[in-house]
Amino acid sequence: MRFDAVELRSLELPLVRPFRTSFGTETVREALVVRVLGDDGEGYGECVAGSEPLYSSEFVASSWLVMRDHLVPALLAAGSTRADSVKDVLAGFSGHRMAKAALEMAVLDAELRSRCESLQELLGGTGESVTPGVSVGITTDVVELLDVVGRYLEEGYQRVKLKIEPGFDLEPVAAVRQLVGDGFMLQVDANTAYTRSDFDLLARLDEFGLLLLEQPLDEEDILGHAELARRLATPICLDESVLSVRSAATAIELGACSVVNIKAGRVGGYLEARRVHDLCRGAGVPVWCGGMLETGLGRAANLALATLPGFALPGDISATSRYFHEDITERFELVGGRIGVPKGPGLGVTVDVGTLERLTRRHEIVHARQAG
Ligand code: SMG
Ligand code: MG
Repeated sequence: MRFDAVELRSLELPLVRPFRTSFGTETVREALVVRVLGDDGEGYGECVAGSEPLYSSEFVASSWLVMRDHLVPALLAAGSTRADSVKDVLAGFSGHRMAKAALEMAVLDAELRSRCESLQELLGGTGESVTPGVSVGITTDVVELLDVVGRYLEEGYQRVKLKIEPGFDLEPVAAVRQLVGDGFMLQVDANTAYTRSDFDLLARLDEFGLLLLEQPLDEEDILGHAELARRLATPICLDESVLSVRSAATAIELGACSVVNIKAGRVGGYLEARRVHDLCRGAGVPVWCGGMLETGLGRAANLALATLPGFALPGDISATSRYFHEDITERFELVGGRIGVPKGPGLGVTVDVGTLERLTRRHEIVHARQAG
């Protein structure tokens, strides 16, 4: 398809409750939504960067700038472009994977809609629904944590991930393990909050029978993770460290992880996410789908991705009600303890243009330069 213009929007979606991680607290999701306008239809994508450069170096304003001034002009100048060539078109620009992923996602949506194919079909996933998981933020105390987790259990979540940080680890994890019982799928995520001097403390997590310990150390400390993996019975899972098929292969080969969290935005798109999946599957490493507090656009795409065969563990894919009072697409609900996968063309969801307009705080359209 040939693209004439790309629309950028940043929206504000208030979260139903603040989400605190080891790197900060979010109360509003600032979502960056892109729409590509092509000669054969339009498509939507979502950039998962946060408001501030805390989880990653990318953030909404940087993604906006690099898309507007560099990535979008290159895409519009490329002439007829297929989704599977977007990566090559943008390859000259270093980094900015989340911004690149958003554009590739929008091109994928447009292309798939024009040929009436779903993202799930394109990726090679199967099945009608996935097991949801929920990521629970750091709370002021253990009493509040047990209350929050208890409510998610009542809603039907079958896997819980607890955010941890130094000072909020062994005690809350012990309390939640007691609440959910042995055998319940429980895991923790440190978002790089620990260092190599914490190995003795982290080894004590072994007694709680966790599914995995996600990203305890700095994203560049692959050897540190490998050393920790040798010390712990709990499987180490990497998130922030895995930026591509290549970094996934390195981490696996060095023994830094035995599970991988796949986020399409972090690795530069859903097509690279599939390649990471394929690599892990070949290496016998289970994967699961991470979440970035996405709107219904990203959630729809994540659901499709999570139906690939290597996604052996439930992901951070929860019902819309866990995140937002209102969303820009149809809502996702837990039905019989599962979440349905969109089956329609493209991402399989429809943007409510009125809501999109109302939640928009910033808006800009980049047009193709006229020839001559
Ligand atoms: O989308 O359910 C979700 C959030 C899942 O915990 C989650 N994501 O490190 O895995 C992670 C975090 C990153 C985002 S924190 C704003
Ligand atoms: Mg994580």
